[in-house]
Amino acid sequence: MTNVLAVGQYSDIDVKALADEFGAVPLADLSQIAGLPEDGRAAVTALAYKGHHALDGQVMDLLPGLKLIANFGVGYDAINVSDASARGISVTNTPNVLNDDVADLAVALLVMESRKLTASENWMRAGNWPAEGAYPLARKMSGRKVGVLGMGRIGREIADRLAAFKCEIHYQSRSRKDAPADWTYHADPVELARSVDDLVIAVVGGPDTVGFVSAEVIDALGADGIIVNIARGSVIDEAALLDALENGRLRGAGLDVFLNEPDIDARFLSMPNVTILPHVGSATAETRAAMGDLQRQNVRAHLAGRPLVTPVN
Ligand code: 8YV
Repeated sequence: MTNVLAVGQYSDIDVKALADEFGAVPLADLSQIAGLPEDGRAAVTALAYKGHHALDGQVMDLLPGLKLIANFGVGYDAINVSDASARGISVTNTPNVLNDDVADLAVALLVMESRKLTASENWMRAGNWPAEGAYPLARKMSGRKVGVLGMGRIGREIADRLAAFKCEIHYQSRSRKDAPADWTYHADPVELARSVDDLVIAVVGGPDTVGFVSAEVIDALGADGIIVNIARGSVIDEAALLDALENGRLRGAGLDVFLNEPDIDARFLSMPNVTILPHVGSATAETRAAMGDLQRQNVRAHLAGRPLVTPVN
């Protein structure tokens, strides 16, 4: 019997790598754990997790010998870390290897929404150019004042890229960072939003940041602003966001993450002032390979009794 489970929608490459090295048994989702025979569940010491459904104490208790949850992803908001710690279970994630891709995507979303790139491409593909002439004017993105909410590893990569686009950088985080002297720190998210043209959200998800971008923050940004979110859907008050977008209190949004993925609020699908992507921030072959590799390094370290590579708790 295996002592490693691979739970989630893994690529064939990852399933094979986890099976070849650890004899990991693949399960499509967490609900399948309960269906394993009791002695099989008792043998499991490591769970390689890829997904966004809640992995809490109830699930952990189905695996009484569990000692490691190795998350495929930097964000581990789906995992109840205090439940894990209370049971002596270590949690690991895959930080850093995805910073470039996620930061690239954040800037792309800001450019795409400002310049109306998806809309103008769709218009051209529909054959409108010869008959209608020039596409309506979009808005400039370079040189705007942009607020980065959350100046962690990904936030920093985003800000560095935006600085190269001649943007004036403002940021909010729990503490002032060692950042270029011309970047402006704000302790308060409303104060940040009031001071900038556009907002890029790069804070971690989880219970501490639910609704962090509130109606007040959105209104402080104002009707000319664009909000980009590459973090988690839970970080924005999504009802307030939809309301502001529908009622002209926000110019647009570039969103890679939503509440209830993949069954997102259907209003997003037909809104003209959003650029939406299906949570593809880290979805390149190179980065997903690096994430899988880092996840397996953690499982390997655990099975060999060595210190974990990227521990969370
Ligand atoms: C996902 C992500 O993990 O790393 C994160 O926090 O959101 C993504 O890279 C990805 O959906 C893996 O399934």
